[in-house]
Formats: sequence, structure tokens, C-alpha cells
Amino acid sequence: MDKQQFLAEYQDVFKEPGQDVFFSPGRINVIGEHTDYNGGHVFPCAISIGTYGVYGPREDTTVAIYSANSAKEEDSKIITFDINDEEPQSAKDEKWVNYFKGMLVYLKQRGFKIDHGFNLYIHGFLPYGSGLSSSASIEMLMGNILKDEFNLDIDEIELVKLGQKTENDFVGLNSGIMDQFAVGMGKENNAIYLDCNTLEYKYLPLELGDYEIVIMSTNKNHSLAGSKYNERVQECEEAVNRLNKKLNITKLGELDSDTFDQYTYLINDDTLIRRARHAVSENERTKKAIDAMEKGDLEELGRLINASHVSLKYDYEVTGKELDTLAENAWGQPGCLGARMVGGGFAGSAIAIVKKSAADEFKENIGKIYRDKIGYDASFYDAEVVDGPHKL
Ligand code: GAF
Repeated sequence: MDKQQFLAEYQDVFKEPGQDVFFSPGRINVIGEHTDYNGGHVFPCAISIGTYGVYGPREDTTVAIYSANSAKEEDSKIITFDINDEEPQSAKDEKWVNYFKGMLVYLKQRGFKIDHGFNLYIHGFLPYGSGLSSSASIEMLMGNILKDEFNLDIDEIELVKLGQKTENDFVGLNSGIMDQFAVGMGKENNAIYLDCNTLEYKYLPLELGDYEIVIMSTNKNHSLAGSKYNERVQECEEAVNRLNKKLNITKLGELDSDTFDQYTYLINDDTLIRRARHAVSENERTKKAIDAMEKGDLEELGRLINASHVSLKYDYEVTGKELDTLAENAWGQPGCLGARMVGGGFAGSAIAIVKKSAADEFKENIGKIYRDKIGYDASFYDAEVVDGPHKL
């Protein structure tokens, strides 16, 4: 779809012309899962599947938002609130608006002048709950629209932090900073190696030669998994507390495996040991994956990706039968170097690194296995690695 089509959709809904069209990407993560809130490393990139937003100014102080993606046609409606209203929307069918509203509220609380209302038409291509970060995509969309339209003097990393704050404090998911960072700081053909503790980062060209990344969606929504996610965050905090009987750390990402092994006994609980072991080992795998990428050793990268899934399955227990079916069957396919779930888990999506010439056969085989085992279809997406949010 092009800019004119989004403007036409806006006009249909708001009965007047829209002013500007913006795009904000989704993200995948090559490796480094559930490490961000543990102060570890991640290696994500922004993808060309994302969210479009059409902006039109208003003379009053009303914000009016319409999404083309409501689950049911009859639920489609324009949701309105006043720019000075700081309360999260509480009605069940209006909660999605909080990703936008939180950004507006926090920008205003930071002293930025947003002194008139606006209309916003949203058209997203990331299925909600698909593990490709539709929420960070819309947070960063909102932040960048407001920055552009109201000439706000704020840099992208500050917007990224407000995106995480929106998620944590306005929506209630205690997520780390990976998704907003990957979306906001996305760079064409590059993945971002980010230390979530210091926010130091570097771009690394995602050079896969004869290989490509295949995105596989379980078509099972993971949006109800928030409480399980928060449980994992809390379990890791408890492991840190127990380790601190002898150590002095703030996050598990500060430990290497040897130190962790020496002090594991302090945790003294099977579940908490496995959670912490994942956080520590995944952080190490992510560092090794960067070395492998820099050496062009894709086979090693693939093995680390597989090991990541195994650890997410057995130690962190965030996969589930749909994601396991995709990843574990991918491992045996011709031309596949590695596969794992991405994002928070429990459902959502997985990625596989597959030889370009084998990709069609790969999708066909996995699609069939998934349908036979799960009873409905998986989806496969092709995506480019792209820049962060921008005006079209
Ligand atoms: C979700 C969260 F939003 C991220 O912060 C990250 O923790 C991820 O799950 C797991 O790596 O996408």
C-alpha cells in the first residue's frame, strides 16, 4: 500500500484530508531473549512489516484515534480523549489506545508543549500478539509523530525510554528496553548489538550471504501471556536476591557462567535456578553470536540460535507446543542453520536461518508439519531489515 491509500483511508474515517503519513517498523531478535530486563545483551533488528499512522491536526484539545485493525469490523470506532487526560483508558476494547496515550502523557509530563488535539488513523501489518512487537511499533510511531508535528526537541533514545515507560507504567508489562530500542534505532540491513545495562550499542551488518531469515508465525496470540512474563521478571529478581547473600550484583547479566556455577547453590530452588541459568547462558550465547557474525561463521550462529531455543524451552519455560513445533522441526530441514522463538514467547513467532534456495521447500515442509500437528496454519513472512520510524 502506498501513502495515497492511507490518506484515502483517513479521509474515509475522519471526513477531511489527513496531513502526514508515518511508518514505524516491527522487530525480530536474532538472539538474546529475556536478557534485556536482566541487564544483558540483545541482537535485534527492525523489519519492514510495521504500522502506518496518518496524522491530522485539530483546533480543539481532543485526540481521536481510529485503528483499521480492530478484531471485529463492528468494534471499529473512533476513540477519543482530551490531551490533558492522564488516565489510562479502562474499557476493554479501548486498552490498545494506551500505547499511544502513554507516550502523549509522558511527553507532556516531560514539559513538552503539545497544545492542540489531533486525529490519528492507524493501519498495522503486525498481527497483534505475534511476537513481532506491534506494541513497541505503535509506541515509537506515536513518539515520532508527536516529535515531528509538534517540533519536540527530543532524541530517539529518549523516546525509546518513554516507550519502555509507557509499557511498564501505563500498560503494566514489566518489559525491558529491547523492543522500543530495536524499533526506534533500527537501521537498514543492520542488527543492533545492545548492552541493556549501559545502553551502549553498535550496528552490525546482517550479512547472511546465501541465507535469509524466515519469520514463522504460530498464529496463536500471546497477548494473554503478560502475567507469565511479569512472573519471569520477578523470578529473576528473586534469584538475584538469593545470590546476593554472597555476591553484590543488581542484575543476572553481570554474571558469567563460571561465577554463576560457583554460587548457584545459594538460590536453592529448582525453578529459580533454571530461570537464572537461562538469563546467564543466553547473555553469553549472545556475545558468542556476535563473534560468530563478525567472523562470518553462520554455522556457529545457527548452533547458538538452536541452543537459545532449548534454553528458553527447558530452563525458562516460555515456548509452548506451537513454537516448539516450528523451531524443532525447522532444525531437521535441508538448508536450515538454526531456528528459535523470538520475543516474549508462549506463542507468537519464531525465526529460522535458511538457505535462500531452500526457503520455499522449507516453508512448505514446516507449514505441513505444523498444520498436521497443531490443526491450523502457520504463516510465513518475508521482511527486509529497515530504518526506524519516519515520515513517508
Ligand atoms: C518482550 C519484551 F517486550 C522485551 O522487552 C523482551 O524482554 C522480550 O519479550 C524477550 O526477550 O518482547
